[in-house]
Amino acid sequence: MAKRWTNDLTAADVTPEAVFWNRRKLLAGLAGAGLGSIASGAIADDALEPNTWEEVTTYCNFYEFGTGKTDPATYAHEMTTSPWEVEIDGLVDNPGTYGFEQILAEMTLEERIYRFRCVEAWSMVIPWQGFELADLLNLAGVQEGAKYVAFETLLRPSEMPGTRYPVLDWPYREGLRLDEAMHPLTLMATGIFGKPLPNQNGAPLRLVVPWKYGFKSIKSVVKITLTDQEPPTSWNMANAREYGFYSNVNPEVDHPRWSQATERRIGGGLFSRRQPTLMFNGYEKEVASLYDGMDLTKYF
Ligand SMILES: Nc1nc2c(c(=O)[nH]1)N[C@H]1C(S)=C(S)[C@@H](COP(=O)(O)O)O[C@H]1N2
Ligand SMILES: [Mo]
Repeated sequence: MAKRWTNDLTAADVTPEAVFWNRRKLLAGLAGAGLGSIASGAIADDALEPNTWEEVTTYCNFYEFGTGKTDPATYAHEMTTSPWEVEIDGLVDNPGTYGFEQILAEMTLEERIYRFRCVEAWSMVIPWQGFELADLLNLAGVQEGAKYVAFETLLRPSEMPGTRYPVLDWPYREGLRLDEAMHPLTLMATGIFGKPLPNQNGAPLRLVVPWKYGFKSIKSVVKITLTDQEPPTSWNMANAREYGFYSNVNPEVDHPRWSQATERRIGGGLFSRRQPTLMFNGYEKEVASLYDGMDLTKYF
């Protein structure tokens, strides 16, 4: 089992006033993660000052509710998130339908303050709560021969006005290589700022892969499939030339229509300058070895 990744910032640094949802489990998770250890993700010029609740919950991409940045905050409240079930199938020992509460009961929640970089060249810093995807996959029992993990978002047109239009091939689908999925940085988030995930951010649980462009971090997950084939993914199906399967943040590989060398930090204010984008979004030390020997311009 890989060593757990730890933050140097704690939940208390972000929202001292926050009333933590399921505080007991969260604290247990923090203790288990070994507080006070050196932050592997932090760099000198980036104090990981989190964005505000307002910014994170009103400037969103969730095309099932429309393509405008404020559409998710406007319409996603219509999505029913309880009860919620996640089907886990494919190459697993324990396939089946897992209730959200049932999953939570088995998982240890942790606080993770991550950089978040959208492929559109804006970014935020978000304090998540969640559990490592690896823990859930281990619960399901990954079988020999599994090489990839495929994910699907809920598709319920009656509650998701954006899905009445063929903007993407619904349901929204994403995928990871198994080693990426099992990496300790890869999170299934259940909350932000110590509160349950708002619907517009992907309630009740969504993937967070901090070294990849934001569209890999699929929201409101209802299905997880272990497979031996690279799974089809929504943005790659829509435009393979612009959106690769890997989509690792890489300032040296531009999007065909814009540069990826810099980014605009949301909430930076009137005088904010664009800041340089970091290789693997600043998580190079943790994840670069996953891609040893790979041509990252070919597998972009
Ligand atoms: N199901 C689904 N997941 C999604 C998206 C989406 O449209 N539908 N948008 C992606 C994109 S492009 C980004 S940048 C992030 C945005 O997450 P946030 O709104 O919580 O910041 O969600 C990703 N996950
Ligand atoms: Mo994005």
